Amino acid sequence: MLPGSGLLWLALLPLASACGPASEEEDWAAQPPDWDAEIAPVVAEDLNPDPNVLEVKIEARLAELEILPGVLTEVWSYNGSIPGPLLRAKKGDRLIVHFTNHLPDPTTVHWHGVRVPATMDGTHAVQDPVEPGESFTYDFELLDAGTFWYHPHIDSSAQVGYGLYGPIVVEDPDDPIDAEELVLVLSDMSLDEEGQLQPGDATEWFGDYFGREGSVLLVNGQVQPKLRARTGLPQRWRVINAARARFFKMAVPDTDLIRIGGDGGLIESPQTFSELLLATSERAEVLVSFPESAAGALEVVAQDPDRFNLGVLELDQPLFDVEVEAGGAGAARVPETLREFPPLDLAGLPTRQIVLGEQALDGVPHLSINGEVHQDSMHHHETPHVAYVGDTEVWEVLNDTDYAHPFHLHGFSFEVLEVGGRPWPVREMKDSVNVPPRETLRFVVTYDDRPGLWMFHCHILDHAKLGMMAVLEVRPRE
Ligand SMILES: [Cu+2]
Repeated sequence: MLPGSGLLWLALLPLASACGPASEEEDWAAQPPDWDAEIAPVVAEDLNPDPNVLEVKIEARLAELEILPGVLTEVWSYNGSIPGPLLRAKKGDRLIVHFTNHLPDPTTVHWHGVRVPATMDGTHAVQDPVEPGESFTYDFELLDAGTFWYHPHIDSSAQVGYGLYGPIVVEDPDDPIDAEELVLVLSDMSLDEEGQLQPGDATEWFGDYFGREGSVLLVNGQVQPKLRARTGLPQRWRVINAARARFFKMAVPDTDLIRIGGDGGLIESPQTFSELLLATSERAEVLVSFPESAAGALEVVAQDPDRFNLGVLELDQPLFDVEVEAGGAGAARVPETLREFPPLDLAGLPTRQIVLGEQALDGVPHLSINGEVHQDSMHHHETPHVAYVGDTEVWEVLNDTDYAHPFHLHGFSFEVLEVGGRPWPVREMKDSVNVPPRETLRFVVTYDDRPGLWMFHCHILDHAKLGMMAVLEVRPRE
């Protein structure tokens, strides 16, 4: 805002009557008071006085929360809330998490999209499960800015579905965007008639095969919470799809969404959409600037993303309400270039072929990667997928099934080249990409110096459970 423009608004105040600020203290150039108080996630308490260390205590435990009005639902939680507490730090900080499992089942924590050492990745390939009553300390540096999340990597389809997930924001001190920020964790939950959790394996094979979508849509653990905004004053939403199987296609009436970031921080240049599609585990940063025409009460909705390509769309479902107050001036100012990417040179790179398929196991259809049906009990040192530190490769991931599979690679973010022959519209770092049926995803990845065992799988967690998961061994160069 220009110096002096506040005076201009003060001068106009008597004319602005009904749509003016609610009190004399209210600032035209700021979001309305308590604009995010109802909707924002809980923020983790930092136990360490060092400004470059975020040290937190996280307990996985049962909690009774009011998901539906007037009903207490026993959910699985981190520190008693859904989502788990927001871990907010800055690039280069050290994160120390003292984790304790008070659940009835073993669990682990995976730091989705964060460039951790393999031993900190929280999968059963690299650590023993944290048994009930036991603890584990996760300790690593946050090397990249961006929007990430954490969730269990054992029995994850059930545990994520029960409420175990939490957001991570790593800020970049040189971030070019100046806007108030809100983290929106989108998810869903399967509740029975009494408002209690359905068992994670309800509907058995059928649920695994198609992916279980919850009966209740959640935004930061709440059903249709409320947000306040002021016209012309952009808000930066960091949106995370933490559902076990559901894709979210979010739309804001009369308002464009300017995408500025994805899974791995800022994208090269801003992109404007009327809706935002996020497959499971994908993230986006969007700038939202409500026009004058949007003043009043509006409903942000989830449109049917048509995950099964049925072509018949279900009705929009409400996600959250926005009370838009008139009065702000201007529009979102976004630099044309958000982030510089070095030129891509693909000449002579080796190509790795991956096929997402179906495979019978004991006469029952399962899901597979290159013909192998993964099971949690497998011996990971026998992985057929080997790579070497320092190498750069192109992966070609063919979806040889009739349903969409969002592909996720642990440990190493990559650049998408194309999906189904269509070039990726913008340069960005990603770790999860939806592969439509019978189409091929191509991406390029470099293995930096973090040898170890890294999982890759479909992030419809029910599909991972049914076998669409494998391990990549990244070996040190001799
Ligand atoms: Cu899948």
